[in-house]
Amino acid sequence: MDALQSVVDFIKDNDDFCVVCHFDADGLCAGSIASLVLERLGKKHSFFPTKQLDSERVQKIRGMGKHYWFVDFGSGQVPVLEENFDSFAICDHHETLGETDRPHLNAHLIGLDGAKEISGAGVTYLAAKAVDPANADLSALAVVGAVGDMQDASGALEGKNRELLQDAVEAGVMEYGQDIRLFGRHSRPLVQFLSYATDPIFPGLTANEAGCLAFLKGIGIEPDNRYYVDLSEDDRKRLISALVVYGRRNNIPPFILKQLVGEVYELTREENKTFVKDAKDFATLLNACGRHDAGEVGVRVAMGDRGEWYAKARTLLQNHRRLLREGIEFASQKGVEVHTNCYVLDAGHSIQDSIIGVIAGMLYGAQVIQQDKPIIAFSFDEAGRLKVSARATWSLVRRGLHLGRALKRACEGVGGEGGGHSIAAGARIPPEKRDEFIRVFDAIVGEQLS
Ligand SMILES: [Mn+2]
Repeated sequence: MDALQSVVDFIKDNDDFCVVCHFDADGLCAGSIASLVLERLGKKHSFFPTKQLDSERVQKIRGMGKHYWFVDFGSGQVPVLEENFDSFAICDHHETLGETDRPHLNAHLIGLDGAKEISGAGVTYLAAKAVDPANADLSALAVVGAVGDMQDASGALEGKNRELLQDAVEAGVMEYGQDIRLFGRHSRPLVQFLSYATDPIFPGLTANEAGCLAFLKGIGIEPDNRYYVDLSEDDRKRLISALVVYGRRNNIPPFILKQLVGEVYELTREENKTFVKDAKDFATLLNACGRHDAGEVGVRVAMGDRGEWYAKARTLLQNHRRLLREGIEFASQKGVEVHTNCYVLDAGHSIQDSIIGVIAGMLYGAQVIQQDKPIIAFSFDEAGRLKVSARATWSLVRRGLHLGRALKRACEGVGGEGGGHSIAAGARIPPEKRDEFIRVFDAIVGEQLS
């Protein structure tokens, strides 16, 4: 029997479910699609969003239902699931490990590229639609999930995702068009909209509200508490081209600036200027829930709550923004160490390891550091290891800097592991090796830039 049909039968033939989903935006969308399918069928169900499926969490989940539906993960944990659960199904888009005779719908096993053309929410949606074509309205959540997993990175959704988008348009739940692709079109006043832009980082604008205000006034746009979506067509165009010129002057490469404009996806049934109108904003809201270990909040919002749970989600997102602001304040008060070829921010336990990298990058925007050197920032992780986040500017990359390679090499001698991209990379090292690591890294950067 094919995988899709076996998942459909699993859902229709059983009762008393526990939906287990990953806790990022895609996973929470997948979890809410699954929960809504069961709710519409009148089946008894609960849900459990979690970071990973290790044995500790598996023990916690056991007993939460008779039948388990794992979404946006599970394919990589088949042996653990088989050992612990009598009855389960999986809908996932990650690479799969091991075979199972349980219902298992995986993107890669049905000829789809799970990295680019379908998300966990998308795979779960395929099952939802096969259960009942009336579930086609849930395709909007599949699009939010795909955007959350950055499957629109090329500027538009591709492959199977486009079919799901088409479903959403036909069901009347989504519209799309070309526009600027920064977080907050609908959910931030203009100045904050620009100053929270971290992808890419605009030196002098990111984390710099005064800089953003001057920039807007300089191109004849008075913010007046307006949002991006309040701007006229002309003002939008003026803002975008001014940003492109600004980016070029700061050596941000053309391929990055090109990605500033692309497809944006809006949920037609949601109100304007909310956090759930634009797919990117929606996904950001959900990610804030997961990051703060409040996956339940995310699932409730994705399932449609616009009251108490929605208010909670907004608070979580505000907390996240506050933590970023406080991190930047911490860095500007404490100051950074200036080495020959790099800056060093040692945050110790003062900044969470999950956001230290974003903050390090924002320091260029906030002009806490100059653009002449890369920065490495240290923060302790839960396990007591030292997390290293490295960030640079595009000007430095143009001169030959590659942080991923530099970190990888610097880790070799100190028993750490790391790597990444030219402009952003990460590593973990034993804490006592901090000084040695800095010395080696500094020398490598010197070589790369010479
Ligand atoms: Mn996913």
